[in-house]
Amino acid sequence: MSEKEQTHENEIEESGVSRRGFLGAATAVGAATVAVPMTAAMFSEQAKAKSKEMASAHVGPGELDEYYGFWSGGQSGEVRVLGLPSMRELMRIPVFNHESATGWGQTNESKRIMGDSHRFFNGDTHHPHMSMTDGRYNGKYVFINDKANTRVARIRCDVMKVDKMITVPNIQAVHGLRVQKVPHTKYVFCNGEFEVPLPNDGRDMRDQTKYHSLFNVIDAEKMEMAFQVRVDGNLDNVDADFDGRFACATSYNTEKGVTLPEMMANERDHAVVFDIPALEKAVKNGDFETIGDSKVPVIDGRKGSKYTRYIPVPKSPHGLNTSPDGKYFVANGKLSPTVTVISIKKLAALFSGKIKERGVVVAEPTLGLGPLHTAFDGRGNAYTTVFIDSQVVKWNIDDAIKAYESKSESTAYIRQKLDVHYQPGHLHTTMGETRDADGKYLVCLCKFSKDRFLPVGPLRPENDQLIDISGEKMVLLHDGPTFAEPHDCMMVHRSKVKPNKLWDRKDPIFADTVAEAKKLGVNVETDNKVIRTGKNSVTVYMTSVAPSYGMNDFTVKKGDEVTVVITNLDQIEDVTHGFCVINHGVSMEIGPQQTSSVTFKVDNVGMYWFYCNWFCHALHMEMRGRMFVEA
Ligand code: CUK
Ligand code: CUA
Repeated sequence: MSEKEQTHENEIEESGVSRRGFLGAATAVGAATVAVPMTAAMFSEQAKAKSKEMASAHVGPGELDEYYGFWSGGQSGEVRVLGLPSMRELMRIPVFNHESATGWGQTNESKRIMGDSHRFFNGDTHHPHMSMTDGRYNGKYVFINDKANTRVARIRCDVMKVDKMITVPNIQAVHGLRVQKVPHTKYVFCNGEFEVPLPNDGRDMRDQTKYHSLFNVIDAEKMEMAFQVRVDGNLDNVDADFDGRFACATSYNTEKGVTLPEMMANERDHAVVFDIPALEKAVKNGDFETIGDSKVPVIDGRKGSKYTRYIPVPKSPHGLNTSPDGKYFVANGKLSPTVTVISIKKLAALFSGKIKERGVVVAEPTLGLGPLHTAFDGRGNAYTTVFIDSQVVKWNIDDAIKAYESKSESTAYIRQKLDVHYQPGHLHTTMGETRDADGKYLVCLCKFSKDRFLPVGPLRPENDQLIDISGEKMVLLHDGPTFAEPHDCMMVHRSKVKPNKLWDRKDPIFADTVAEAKKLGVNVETDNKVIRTGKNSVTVYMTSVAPSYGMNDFTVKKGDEVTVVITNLDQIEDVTHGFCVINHGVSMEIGPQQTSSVTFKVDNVGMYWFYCNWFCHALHMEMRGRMFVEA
């Protein structure tokens, strides 16, 4: 299809959209499965014509990417690091999952970080977002939610490992997560999606009218709860302003339903605005309750509260995105073909009572069926995914505002509709959630890949599509298969991220392990020792330098709980060792200058090899030793 034909088709699509109006329950559910608008063959014709742009995004062997991408790994529970524009996967960071290669979830260091919840093997990550200073990425942390077990974790970007994790109390399912942008990321904001009885002690568990959701504010440095806010309805996605005052969250279940038809009954739901400094004052003044055993202050932010405002928006809104100029919150309609543009400047007047709720709405452009998320290029344009139409819609914010002011029916604010493959959820632009939005690339995370890759059985990968947005027209550059749903991602210029090449011997992640050794009179950097710490417990301290461990063998007793602590003395970039005990389910990574430890039971008398399972040297195969288990 030529570009002209494509544009024509888009015009037809645009004119059709306003007539369709709001979706009924049946249409919304059924339409998600309709045939896709463009075949792979049609696309490949279009792709050939775009080879020039594709060449500009090519990253050759040995060349480095311009951006880091942090991808959620969905049901895998992990986070992935990609390079852009190549879309090469650079690293996987285990977070809420247990991981075979690194021993995450099994090592004592990771167990300490995961806390009680290390007994769970699953996670469901959605929203990775980097800490900021003055509305710009500062390269320090990436925060990520776990919808499955109601947790939030923090990744330290200097080592690309999780260093803190908390379970959020009083709620179920942490969903939307974004950080405070200004003056800096003092707080992480996240939403309790599923409503629960408060307290959840069996009392009101079958009375859905007593269920509530909470908005959650986490101290980003301490990774402890700062406070929570009780709301009406539930909460879905969230974002913060560039002034340090407001956060705004979508709410799709104002009905407080527990079944699909109940949750979709209302034509309008809400975008809920939180006044953060006012909520901080409420905590200071003691204007809060606590729930059950939890000591976290819970402030009442239900309708009529002075700390919140409920802006009616159509219908079951999903994504909530702040424009990088700091002027607007955009709530994405999901079951309405519109997105709602909220003026952040007008929110102060709404809180002081000078204007009404809908008075802060400055535009409500009609974009297509199933708007889910919006991203920005920093040049006044917004890009919205429309799930059911399988498209990314580029639209101009100022033009949409003018159309709304003049009550014009024209959809001339739409600049382009690009077919994507297929059914997109999140999309993200390079640096697009910061003041540094540079409008270069957009990544569209498609939920289905269908015919885009070789078939691999009933379960298919998803399709992360790279789109050039630097010019007038969006151009599709690359299809990237990913396994397990990357709901969301963020892309940061490489100049902002400065990872370490070696571990720092003083790193807090293993400081407790080193301190415990010291108490036993052991220097982990020099000593190779077996220390009996109890009747049935023994700790083995050893060093490693490629290609050998500091100990050829060690002896323990049947029934012992054995802790092996290894310090990797190699100071060479990229020389990571492993420690794996045959037939004991034990494996871990020990990076250069890192100390790692693992504890396991030995129940069978005999000789067991342990070996290095990370290739480190020409004599890597020989890097092994024996564990003797005596009766
Ligand atoms: S959500 Cu998955 S497509 Cu969890 Cu941000 Cu919208
Ligand atoms: Cu050490 Cu392989």
